[in-house]
Amino acid sequence: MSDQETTILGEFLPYEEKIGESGNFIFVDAKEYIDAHKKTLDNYEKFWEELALELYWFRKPQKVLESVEKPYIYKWFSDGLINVSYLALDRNVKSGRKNKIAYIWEGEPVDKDGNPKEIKKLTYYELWREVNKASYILKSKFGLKKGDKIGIYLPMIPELPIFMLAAARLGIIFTVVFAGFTAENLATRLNDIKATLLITADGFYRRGKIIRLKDIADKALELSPSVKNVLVVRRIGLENLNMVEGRDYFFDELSKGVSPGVYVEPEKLESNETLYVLYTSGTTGKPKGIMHDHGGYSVLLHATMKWVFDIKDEDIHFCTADIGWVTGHSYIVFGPLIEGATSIMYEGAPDYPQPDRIWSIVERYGATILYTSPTLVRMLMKLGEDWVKKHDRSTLRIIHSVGEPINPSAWRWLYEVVGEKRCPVGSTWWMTETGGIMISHTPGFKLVHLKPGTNALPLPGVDVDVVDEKGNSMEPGKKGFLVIRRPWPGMPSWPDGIWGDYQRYVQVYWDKIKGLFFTGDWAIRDQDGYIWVLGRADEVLKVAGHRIGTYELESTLVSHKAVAEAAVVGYPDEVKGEVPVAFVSLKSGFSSSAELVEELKGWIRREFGPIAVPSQIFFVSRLPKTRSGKIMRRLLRALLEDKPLGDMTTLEDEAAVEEIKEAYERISKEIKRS
Ligand code: 6R9
Repeated sequence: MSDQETTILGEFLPYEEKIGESGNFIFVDAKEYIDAHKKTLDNYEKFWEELALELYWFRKPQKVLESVEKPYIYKWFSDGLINVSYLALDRNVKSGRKNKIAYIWEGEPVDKDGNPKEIKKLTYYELWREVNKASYILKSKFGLKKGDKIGIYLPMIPELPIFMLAAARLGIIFTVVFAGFTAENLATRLNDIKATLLITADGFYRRGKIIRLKDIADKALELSPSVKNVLVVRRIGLENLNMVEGRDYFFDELSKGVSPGVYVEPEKLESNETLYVLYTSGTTGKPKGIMHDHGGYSVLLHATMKWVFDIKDEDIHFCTADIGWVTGHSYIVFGPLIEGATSIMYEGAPDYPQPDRIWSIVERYGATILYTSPTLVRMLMKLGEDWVKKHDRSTLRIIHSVGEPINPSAWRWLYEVVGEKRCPVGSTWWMTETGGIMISHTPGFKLVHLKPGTNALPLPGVDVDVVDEKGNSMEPGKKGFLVIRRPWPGMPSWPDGIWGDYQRYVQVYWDKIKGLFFTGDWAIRDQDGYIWVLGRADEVLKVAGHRIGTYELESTLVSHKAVAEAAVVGYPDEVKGEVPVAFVSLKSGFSSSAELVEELKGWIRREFGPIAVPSQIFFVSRLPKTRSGKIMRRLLRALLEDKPLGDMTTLEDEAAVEEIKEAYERISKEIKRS
């Protein structure tokens, strides 16, 4: 983040000549935006109600925002009846988009000329048919109905959105688990939600290899007693799968008996009924199952697709995320489909078979909107401009990034090299909990002038602030906590916010600064009202844009037989933003060695997943702790960054100065030795 800090609060740069020239976007001053934004907050409920009524409801809501007996749980549009699968499919099929392409999908393998061997284009009608078939199988073969829970562990193939929509159609609550996660991660999530069905695939391609997904799922199933059946999509046609008789079924085989014209009536759901639960890392304990509903969530996605992406019928929307993360849920599946847009999905990795995978996709399908991440940009930047310039990008008109702060040099690369100075480039801030974008440039509403690295201003109807620990607004230029002052549609939903753990929902988000939604991020508001999110203020890492709780990683390390205690901190990394570094103390009978470092790295890779493997592991005799037993991570961070202890002493008020000094010196010697 270093070059962000140097330009932070920086001046506007003469970046928008060409964007203005092209005549597509009209820039406004921040003052004008702020005035318009204020008006949306004055008539706050009315404002969201009008947006909600732009969607199709089986029964229109009369109520907008309702409190329930549980503090901080809100119901949006509670008496409305809706179904997001209907909005995404039936509405489009009925309103002239029947033959419009919903998804363009390409697989990873290429032919001898480097072109993808498999490309599928699904129209809205075809997607609707597929979803009806999948719903029919969920309903009649597995007897699933509204309120039942299932797990979806699928790679980036069309069946992933198909099953999400099929479940939504019936009011079945689903949780998608990223296909790069390990069996343990999968089992934790299946057990928490008590899924009765798991949908998975035989395997998929990634970087030229075949990943045998069903084998991994099988390991998870040994630990997940609630799962009674497994539905397997044949992506590769792998042999030697362990198909358990009476438990496991192939989707294609079950499909054979289903009439191609089968229609499954979508459930007319109350707005607040749960659509999905998505697990995300927190500071302590197991991952939190964030709940999103049908009604409020759809309204936020509809609004953000319009304002942030300025979505039009002729657009080709390309979000490079994996659907396993919230970005993919909202901006590959539900957001674009609600708007009847065409969107791109691809299997594999962004730099395989060549570093131009992304740009070749942009060119091949004429993508107009690119939504990507700073990590991906930094990785591709290093490989040189030629890979980009080889491909026509003249169709692109809007570029945004998400997942972590974007440093100005990555921003400039997107703006100058990728977008050829024609496209507004923004950094959209939001999180799994918010359901959709909260702070962003808004080319489809009023576009404020660009500044490289900023998140810009809060969206209409969204009330965010930067405050001190008491909830008082900070002056411009002063760092504070990013909070959301009022409820918003798409927020963690009724009845518990966090699946099965309302108490934790209140503690984590509402008790830190009483009555305000605590995001866990540091931010600064500059003199023009622009917000700059700086990074996490808690013990959550963002490694290549993926959220990882230090606590989860520490638990994985401690589950290894040699490890007594472990502490994980983030260390800045040029490409990934930050990487985990671990400090480990060993049980007696074990001694530090290069082999043990490798073994522990392999342990994390297997037990947690490759994204979390620490870049370094240091062995220490004891971890530095406060008297109440909290690990002094700031001390560890200072050590890693070779910063003097000086200002550290005031930070850890619970520990005695002498103890901190002693620990600092001891550990600095120990890490130099190892
Ligand atoms: C969508 C997503 C949420 C955390 C969030 C913040 C960081 C996301 C950002 C950003 C700066 C941006 N974050 N977008 N920081 N600028 N444009 O990433 O959700 O995985 O839940 O992570 O990501 O720290 O609190 P999630």
